[in-house]
Amino acid sequence: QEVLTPETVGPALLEDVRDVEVIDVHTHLLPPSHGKLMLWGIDELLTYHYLVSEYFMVAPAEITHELFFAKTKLEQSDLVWQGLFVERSPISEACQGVITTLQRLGLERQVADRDLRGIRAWFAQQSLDEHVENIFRLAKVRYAVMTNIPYVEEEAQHWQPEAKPVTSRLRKALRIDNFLKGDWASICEALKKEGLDETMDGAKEYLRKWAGIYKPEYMMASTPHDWRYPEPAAAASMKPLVKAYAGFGASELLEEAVVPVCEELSLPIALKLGAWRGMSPDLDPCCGGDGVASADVASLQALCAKFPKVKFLVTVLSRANQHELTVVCQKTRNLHLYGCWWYCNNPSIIEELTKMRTEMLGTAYTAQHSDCRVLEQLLYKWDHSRQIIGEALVPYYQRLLRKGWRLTREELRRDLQLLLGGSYEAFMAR
Ligand code: REL
Ligand code: ZN
Repeated sequence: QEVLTPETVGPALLEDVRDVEVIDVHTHLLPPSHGKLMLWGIDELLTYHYLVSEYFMVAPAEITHELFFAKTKLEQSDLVWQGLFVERSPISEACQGVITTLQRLGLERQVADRDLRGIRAWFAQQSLDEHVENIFRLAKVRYAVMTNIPYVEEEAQHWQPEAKPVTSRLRKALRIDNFLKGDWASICEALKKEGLDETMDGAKEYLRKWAGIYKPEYMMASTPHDWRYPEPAAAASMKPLVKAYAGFGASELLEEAVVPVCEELSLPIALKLGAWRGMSPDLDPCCGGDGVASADVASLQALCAKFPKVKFLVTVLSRANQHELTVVCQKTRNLHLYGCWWYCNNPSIIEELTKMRTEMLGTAYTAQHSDCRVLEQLLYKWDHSRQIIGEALVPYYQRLLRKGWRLTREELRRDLQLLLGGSYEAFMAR
């Protein structure tokens, strides 16, 4: 039994946080059986929307958005490499991510020589199924949860008529943004395609059907930036005034379709609050057009209070919402906080959030998720986060041990496991 001291706990923690097997509770990864929808390799890494957005800040004026997006993936990736890695040093988080990833794959020589061709050649040699397993093993990710969108035709076809087995490294999530958005027209389109009634019962049947196909971990939605629950009375009372209005609003769809089906199937609802969709439409072709807005955390609190039998998972995009959200999480038994999302997934903010959350929640939250879109990003997103989360936690343990608390190495590992997947599983199982 190794008992830790204020002097030994730091190095032990930094070592263990690198070793612990994590659960990645939200990604956009897909299995190899999804063909070209499964993103991997250097050209996908370089055209990740975070990098394309950055590239446009330095791109020559003649490279318009139209021109760029009309190019092939290879040409786009050449431009990003040139603009962000050759003409200047790649110091931003997304750029550093590419370098960490390549270093972890043993491509230091090619990186030092700025040898993009050599990097491409390495990726071309990989056999995909082995490569997937290799990345999960190197990243020490036990499993990752995908984002499975039933109303995106080219995705849905891969599950029809039923789900094919995929690697045990990937679990499913039923994505339902159009329900939380109250986008009845797009829901109707989906219902029509499935031969279901364009009614609330049809909508429920649709959710049941896809939950049956995916057997998901949870249903998930990212809410519109101005999402309110309950919907303001003004919005609801407008409906009869809109001529021939025959649809349902966001709150109705939530209360009468999503929640009842989740209760029936014991499925949690994972929410992502605060993305301002399409803020910069020029960047939408690469998924990079979204901004951030401060969300209404009180709406989340109201929703959790109204449906105590449903479990909710939540993350918010705005740094400004984080403190308020942490308090709500501490008071709400059916709510679990996960990860530092997107614009908050930067070292300085991860550090700050980990400290604040630890101070208020102890180990009862999930410190990170990767949100990876490209397979190999698992390497950098987890490497970076492990390091920062580890460093953020050290002072708390040192302080505790200075007070005479006896801590074994095993107990330390237990805590890290809780923060990086264990608390999520415990919440889900409760
Ligand atoms: O799941 C989401 O809604 C977001 O994470 C995505 O929309 C976003 O594009 C993602 O790539 C951010 O990291
Ligand atoms: Zn996401």
